[in-house]
Amino acid sequence: MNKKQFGGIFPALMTSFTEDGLNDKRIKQHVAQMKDIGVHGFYVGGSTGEMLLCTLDERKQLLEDVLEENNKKCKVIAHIGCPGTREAIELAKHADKAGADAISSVTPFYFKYSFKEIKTYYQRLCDSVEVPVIIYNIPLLTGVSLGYDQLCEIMSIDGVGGMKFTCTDFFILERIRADFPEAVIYNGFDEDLLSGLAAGADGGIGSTYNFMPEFYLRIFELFNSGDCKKALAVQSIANRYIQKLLKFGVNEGCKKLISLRFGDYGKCREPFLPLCPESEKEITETLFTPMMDEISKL
Ligand code: MN9
Repeated sequence: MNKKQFGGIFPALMTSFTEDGLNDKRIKQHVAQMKDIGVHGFYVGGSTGEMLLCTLDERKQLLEDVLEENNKKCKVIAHIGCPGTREAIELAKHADKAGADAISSVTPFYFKYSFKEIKTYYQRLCDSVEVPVIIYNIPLLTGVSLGYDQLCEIMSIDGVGGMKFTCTDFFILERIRADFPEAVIYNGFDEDLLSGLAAGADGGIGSTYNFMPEFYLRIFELFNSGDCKKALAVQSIANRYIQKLLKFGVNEGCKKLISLRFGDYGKCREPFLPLCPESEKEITETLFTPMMDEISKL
C-alpha cells in the first residue's frame, strides 16, 4: 500500500441518526467540517459509527454519503465487519464499487471461532474486492486476542494492506511494522497515538478525533518533524480530556461534544442511553470549555 497516501489522522466517523434513519445532511456537514480542519481520511461505519446498530442498507447509505461529500479529497476506509461472512462480503463489494479506498473489518466475534475460521474470513474478504483490506484488531470489544504469529499470518494474506491496531502491546505493533514495511498501520487508542507512532504506526484512527482533531493533527506533525517532547505535551492535553470523557461513555460523550462544537449531532441508538442533564453540564463545563481554550492556543 502507499503509506504516504494512507497515513495520517482519520476520524472514526460518528453516525448522526434521526428518529428512524440516518441524518444524511448532518453526516455530510460533519465530513465537510473535518475536511476543512485538515484530517487525512475517514474510517466509516466502525464501532464509533455504531455499525452494529445499523441495518446493512443504512451502512451502505452512510458510506455513500461520506464518499459524496468527501469528493475524493481524503482517503475513505469502509468498515464492513459483520457477524457473518455473507453480510460482510455484501458490504465489502458495495464499498469497493461505491469508491472506498480500502475496506476494513473486525475479527469475527461473538462465537468463539478457531483461528482457521478467522483467517478464512479475511481470505474471503480479500477474494471479494479489489481494494486493500485492513484488519481491525480490537480485542477489548471483540474478545478475540490474536498473538503475534497469528497476526503475521493474517497480514500475509494476499490483499491485506494493513491493520488498525487497537491495543496497547506496542512490542507487537513494532514487530509487525518491522516485518511488514509496506503495510499501513493505524494506532487505535487515541490516548496512545504518540506511543503508536513511536512504535512505527503510520497514523491513527480514533473516536475523539471527531471533536478535537487539532490535537492529533499537531501530534502527528510534531512527531514527523522529530519533536517528540512537544508531541508528548500535546498528547498530555488530549489525554486530560479523554480521561474525563471515559467517565461518561465514549459514544455518548463524543456525540455530545460534536454537538457542542459543531451543531446538534443527535443521540446514540439504544441500547445506548442518553446522557443525563448533570452529565451534559459536566461535559460542557469541565471538558468542552477548557478543551476549546487549549485548541485555540495550539
Ligand atoms: O476506534 C476507538 N476505540 C474504541 C478506536 O472505541 C473502543 C478509540 O478511539 C477509543 O474510543 C478512544 C478512547 O479510549 O481511544
